[in-house]
Amino acid sequence: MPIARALLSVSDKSGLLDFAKGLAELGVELLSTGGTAKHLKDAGLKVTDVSEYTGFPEMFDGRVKTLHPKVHGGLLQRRDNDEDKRNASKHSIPCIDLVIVNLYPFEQTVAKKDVTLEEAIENIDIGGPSMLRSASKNHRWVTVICDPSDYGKVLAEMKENNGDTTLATRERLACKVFQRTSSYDAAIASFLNKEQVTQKTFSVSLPLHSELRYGDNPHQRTALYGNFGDYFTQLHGKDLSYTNVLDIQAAAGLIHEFRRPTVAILKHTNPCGVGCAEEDLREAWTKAFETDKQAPFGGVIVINRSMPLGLAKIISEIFTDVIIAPDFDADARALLQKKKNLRLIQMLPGVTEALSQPIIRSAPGGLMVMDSDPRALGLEDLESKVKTKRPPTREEIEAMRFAWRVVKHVKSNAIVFASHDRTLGIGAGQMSRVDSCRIAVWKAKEAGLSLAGSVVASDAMFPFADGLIACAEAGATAAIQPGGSMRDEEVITAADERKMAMIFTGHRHFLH
Ligand code: 93A
Repeated sequence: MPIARALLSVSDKSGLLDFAKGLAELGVELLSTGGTAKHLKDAGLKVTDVSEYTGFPEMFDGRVKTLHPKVHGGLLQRRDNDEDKRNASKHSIPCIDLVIVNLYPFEQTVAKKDVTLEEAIENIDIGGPSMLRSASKNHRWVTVICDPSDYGKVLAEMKENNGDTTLATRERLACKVFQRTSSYDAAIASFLNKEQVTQKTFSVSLPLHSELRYGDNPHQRTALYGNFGDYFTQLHGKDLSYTNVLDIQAAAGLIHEFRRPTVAILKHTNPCGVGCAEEDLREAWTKAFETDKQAPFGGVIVINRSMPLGLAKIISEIFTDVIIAPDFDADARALLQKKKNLRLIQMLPGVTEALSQPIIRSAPGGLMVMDSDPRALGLEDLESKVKTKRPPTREEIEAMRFAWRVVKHVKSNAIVFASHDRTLGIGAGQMSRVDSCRIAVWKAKEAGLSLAGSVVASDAMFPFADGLIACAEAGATAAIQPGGSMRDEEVITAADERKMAMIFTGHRHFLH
């Protein structure tokens, strides 16, 4: 049956006129709410006001416009049910075959800086989602559009299909509605719950961003949901995989610790090397790369300046999976794009917002939500946090700041040897801290780097003196760690005996 009657009620009026004209040409009767009706009438279209149709004016400042049995009965009646037909005729409720609704802009309203609670509340759409839901429930007969990008497709289909849509289209559109209304409700719930990390129930509905190439392994299917595209743009290369996304997140978090021109190389979310320079990113690269020349094979490189040609030339010599930068100079991009498989990712300015969003992880039967840990803590007033007899030198303080910022981004147990602008040895993810120390020392040796006069950072307290002693014996003269072990005194004594300087930050940065 061709579509005979449509109800249009939209806040976002883009594309509406052409669509409504198309419907009118197909002989569809148009019903509409106040603002939408005016918009259509001004363009010369014949429209019936919903208030005229229901016999009720819009009331309570528009809070009640379409909440009426003549609207919902028109949408919900079953076309093949005799009892429904009798009732509809008894109460004069004709069928409505097509609904075009988009909602009050709640998300945009609450994204505004100084939004008031009252303004937010008035932007909670009640009538719109109700119509969308009624129409979707009855999609066997009713077509429903909640997204202006569907106008053209639906009109084209109606033209080809004797004024009707296909059931497959109606199903697809109904499904889209429930995704939209659930994300709309989730946005309302999250706004009203803003101050709380815990909620009685956790509900979230995020749009599909993309299917990913694969998961940890090729046999694991993966998809990415949400607004990844607001923070990162892929400029080139193969589709992203699950591990690429994890690495991109880890890389962005690490590079945001640094203001100086910085290069970090990561593998499996752990840094293999980090280097800073005063000006030249190539110098920063050399320092990062010298930490470990083997592990970066197939790794991820992140920088905090636009990618210059000089660095791109050097990087293109090694096999890299992903390069992340706030921008790429045109010549550098052209060079790197010659590599078919290399993924180039632009990190957009708003990414700090993404890094401070809560962390969500799956748990058996559900999920866990945790505050983010976006910045290295405890670095203010380090001179007052010295625990050893010998205070650190200025150079040691600078090196400790650097090492602490890096160690925060290494999987626990984490140990980082560093000078003020580069990593020298990294030990990641060991079950015992002393093993992480040993690995970091061994890696530095493998790389031909001296640890004499270096500082060492530990993401959590040294539970025993053995780890600290291993670091001292390797050449570290200063240590930065949270403190808080039952054996802190033993650890401090071991440091004093070796003339080390040690700082307790008072903050732990486990990373699991
Ligand atoms: O305030 S409402 O929740 N009450 C309603 O009955 C109602 N019906 C439609 N909001 C309602 N709408 C919404 O009005 C639609 O979802 C749409 O966003 C907007 C269109 O209003 P107008 O046509 O006056 O611009």
